[in-house]
Amino acid sequence: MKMLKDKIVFISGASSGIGKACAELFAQAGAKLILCARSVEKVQEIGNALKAQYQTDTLALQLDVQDRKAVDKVVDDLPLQWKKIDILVNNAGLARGLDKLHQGDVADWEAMIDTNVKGLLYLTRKIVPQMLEHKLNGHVINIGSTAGILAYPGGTVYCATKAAVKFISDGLRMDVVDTPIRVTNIQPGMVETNFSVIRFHGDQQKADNVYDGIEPLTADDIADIVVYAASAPAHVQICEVTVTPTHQATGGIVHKEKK
Ligand code: 8X3
Repeated sequence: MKMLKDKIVFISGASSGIGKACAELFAQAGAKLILCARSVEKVQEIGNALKAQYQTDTLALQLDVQDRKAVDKVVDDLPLQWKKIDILVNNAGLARGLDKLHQGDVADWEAMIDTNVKGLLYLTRKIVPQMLEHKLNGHVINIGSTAGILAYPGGTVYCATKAAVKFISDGLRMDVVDTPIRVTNIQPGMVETNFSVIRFHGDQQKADNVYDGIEPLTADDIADIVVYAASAPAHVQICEVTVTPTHQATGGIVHKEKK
């Protein structure tokens, strides 16, 4: 973990779930954190707690990655000591709805496409040139999904956005192959966070049913892999990691214990 001491890590969607867990593990490893989320109060609170616990610097910023101008402004306005971002964790993302495509809600699709695909692109487009300009051993870590490998019923648009994350990761890796920048795509299966609550528009019962009878992954399980990839030696690029609970084979093939 010595590799991560004083590195500057930018995490989108850092107010909960995988983003928050990554913040904690990076702080533990001595990295400095730029924590972004739509709710600045939440990232402020997380940042202050990590600062107190691990004596590391944190900067909390309000950001909705769907807003391209806001992405540009947040990065342009970074204080001088925060400008050299070593690691970008493109974590902000969501699933909305589990409807058949022909019955789906267009607003749900737009939220997923604008956050999972366009938001990730905006941040990457803005930050990678700066990594190059500052001659950093930069690292872009995208949070993809097993949904990006194989579609499942009702997940069409969500799966398509995560397939886009896979191909953006693969394409970017080719585009920066002649630079020190590394690109990693982490593809988790079922992780119990507020993911399903958001998918089902706040219906806790429906969300709980998703994880009933199976031990899902936790946000910490994923953060462990993110930090592992980030702390590999500079000549080692972890391109892709697919990780599922033991009783999940693909998005749609899950073994549940009957109660
Ligand atoms: C989340 C994985 O299987 O719940 O990205 O769609 S799944």
